[in-house]
Amino acid sequence: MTRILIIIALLVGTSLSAQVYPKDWHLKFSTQDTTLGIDLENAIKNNPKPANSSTVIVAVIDDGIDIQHEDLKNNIWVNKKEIPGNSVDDDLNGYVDDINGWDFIGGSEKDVEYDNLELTRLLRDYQKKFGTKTKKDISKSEKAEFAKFKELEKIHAKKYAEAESYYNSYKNVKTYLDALKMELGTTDVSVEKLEKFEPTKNESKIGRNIVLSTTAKQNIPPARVFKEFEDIHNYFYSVYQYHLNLKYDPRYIIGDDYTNTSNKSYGNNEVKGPDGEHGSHVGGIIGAIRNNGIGMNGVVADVQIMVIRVVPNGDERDKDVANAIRYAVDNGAKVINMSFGKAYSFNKTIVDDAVKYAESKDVLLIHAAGNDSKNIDKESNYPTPFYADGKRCSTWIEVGASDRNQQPAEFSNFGSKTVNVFAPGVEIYSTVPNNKYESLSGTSMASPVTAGLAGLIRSYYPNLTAAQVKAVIENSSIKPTQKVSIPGSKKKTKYKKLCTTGGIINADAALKAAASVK
Ligand SMILES: [Ca+2]
Ligand SMILES: [Ca+2]
Ligand SMILES: [Ca+2]
Ligand SMILES: [Ca+2]
Repeated sequence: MTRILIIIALLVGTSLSAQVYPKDWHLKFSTQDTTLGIDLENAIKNNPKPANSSTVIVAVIDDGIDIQHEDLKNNIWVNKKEIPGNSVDDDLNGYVDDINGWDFIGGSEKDVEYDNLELTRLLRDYQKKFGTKTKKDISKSEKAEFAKFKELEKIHAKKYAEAESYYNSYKNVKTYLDALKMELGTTDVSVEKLEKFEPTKNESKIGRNIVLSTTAKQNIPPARVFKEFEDIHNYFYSVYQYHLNLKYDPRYIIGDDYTNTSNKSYGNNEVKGPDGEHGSHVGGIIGAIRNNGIGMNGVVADVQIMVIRVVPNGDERDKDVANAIRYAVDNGAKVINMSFGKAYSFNKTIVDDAVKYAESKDVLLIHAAGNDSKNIDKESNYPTPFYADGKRCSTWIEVGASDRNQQPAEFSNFGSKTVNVFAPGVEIYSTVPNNKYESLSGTSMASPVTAGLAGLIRSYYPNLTAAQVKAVIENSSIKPTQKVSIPGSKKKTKYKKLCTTGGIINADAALKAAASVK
């Protein structure tokens, strides 16, 4: 859900799309029109598919995917060992009628749509534990935990007050834009028409001024201004009503024993969920059907996308993430995309154990670095590639976002020890539910570009190990030598200081490198 934060940053800062991005820029590499993507189309031309190539399964752990989408449908994984709709777990994998994947945040009546931030859940647990105790009631052994409780309480209170104030101001903006929309009868209106339009209501007049000034400032059409403000309003509504609301806990919907972390039999088999925009977009970047004359091209052609839903509108839970990784590994995924993250961890051990399991089974994990313009060597964005003992998972690639000029995106997280590579993640055009398409920005988009490339290499060269594929992607990345802006700062640095390789992934170089691995 961090896309909204990017939009807000851009609305108050610079332009949302000062530069128009061609819809398939991330697959090109052309200095003539500066579309410095991953050079996929040349990669495929220059590197013929080997005879022993095979279909690769890529799991998308996200908020669900519209498996009926016209440009995804034929590339969705089908569990052939499972007979659909007979209420029997035919393949005995622990999940009944799991045909396209699994929804770990679904219940028997409905799915979880909203959840808290991990911050809220942690604070609620501390409140239960310490109640109204004050410092003088606390034993020596509880001192550190009590201090943590007080720290989280402070952080939460500040965020809650902020959310309330943002929510109220965007609620007003929504009132103005809704009034204008009502008078216009549509949001699909040109700037010229809107300039000439004389609203009758005062609220609509204010709305018209907001749309016209934002259109001019951001260089985006009025329809998009309506949509962005609607998204921002909805975002702050969810933050205020759900993410930070200590009284809201939706886990009852699922009906699992939440405290039993070894339990994996819960959820449902309907994988789109109530939203699915984020997951569908991610899935399309990896494997939308190539060259079929509709929509857009995914990175890898010979692919099946396994759909695993764990991300609500709010923070995903560690138990679900761990079970999702294990599901993907046990059911044949060779690459797992993880375009999610959170600032606090509830149970890092169970996630680490699942990551170790994936590592032991030769599965690649691709993770988005996050969109807070921060150095994640210093502030963690969970899940992290590092285990408790400081060792790093050998089959994990952490990905930052770059733009069409090979610059790091201004929202991207970075870290010379944690982030491995950068990949295109600005204005990426891909599939969203109901046969629609949209351009979105975020490391959430850079991660599946990389997962797509990992899938492509594993489909071309099935004998390479996950660690070899990781090395190929890293070593073949393009290393820009010019200084670039540190995200969120005016200071300049080299890419080498932003990630371990100092590189942006490149499909042509990667396939060449992969061909010569012995
Ligand atoms: Ca099953
Ligand atoms: Ca069945
Ligand atoms: Ca569901
Ligand atoms: Ca297509």
